[in-house]
Amino acid sequence: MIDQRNEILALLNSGSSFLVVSHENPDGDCIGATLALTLALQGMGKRAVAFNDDFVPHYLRWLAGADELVHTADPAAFDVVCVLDCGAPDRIGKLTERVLAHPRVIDIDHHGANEGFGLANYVAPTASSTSELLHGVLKFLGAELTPGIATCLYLGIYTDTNMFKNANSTPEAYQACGELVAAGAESMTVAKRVYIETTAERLQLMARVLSTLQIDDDGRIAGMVCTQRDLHEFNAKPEDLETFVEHPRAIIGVRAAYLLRELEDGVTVKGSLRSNDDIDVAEVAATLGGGGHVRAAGFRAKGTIAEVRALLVEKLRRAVADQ
Ligand SMILES: [Mn+2]
Repeated sequence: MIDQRNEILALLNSGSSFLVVSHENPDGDCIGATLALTLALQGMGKRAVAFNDDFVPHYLRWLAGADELVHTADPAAFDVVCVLDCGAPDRIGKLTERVLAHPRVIDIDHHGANEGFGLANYVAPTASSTSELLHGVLKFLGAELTPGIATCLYLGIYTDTNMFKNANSTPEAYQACGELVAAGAESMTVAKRVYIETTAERLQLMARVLSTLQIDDDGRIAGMVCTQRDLHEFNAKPEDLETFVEHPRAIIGVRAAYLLRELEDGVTVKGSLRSNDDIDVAEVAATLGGGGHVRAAGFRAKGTIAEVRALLVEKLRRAVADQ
């Protein structure tokens, strides 16, 4: 836990222009927090710009401020750079070097590996999400929580706890969501847009990916794979795979689950890992050059899907045996 909230408040109050960035391959917490902070700073009469290396996934494009998010920016042109939800600065993507060269960086995050790379850091690994931490910061700041901002923060907490199904569903997370709904967060719209609605392509892709289910280690390890051909066949995007890994994870008796996706270069595989108890999948991901949380982590590895699958299953098997 690194708590330099006072320093963060001082920077937020004294600066007049802000670049707000988060990690590539953005998820709900990342976009929710980015947009919420950008809107809150704008509401205080400051200049604030939201940046992400990648496009906003379709299920988040309806959020307030999503249309104004940019994909190119010069950090040096801003008084302060706010980095949200990044366990390490290289998660920012192409702006990493220029952000690290900036003298005034604010780092707000809930990843255990975050060592505090900013001038002012607020890193709380036990928090449900960066959005929950940001909610606390905005309250301290006295920023006005409009329904648009409240919806962004609520969505961040709701998605990072996986609809309050994950172990990070703390009393603080529920309390923050209660306050955010009271402030006008559109909780029903969030549920509908993020977890209920789907597309025909996504459902067809799911049928294909589910057919690759492989169970190992007497039912303790389960995982699925997706090739570029699968994505093309159903005209689907990588973001359509979001949450698919929860299906193998849901099997009774499974302790570690994975989803592997072939990347466009054909020689790299992206892996998402989940665990149901104390199996530390962040540790497994780290041996493959990745990282994350104890129960949710990811990595990128060179090789074919079959090669990476065999290697990963062996590593998970050892992690399960060590428990
Ligand atoms: Mn997060």
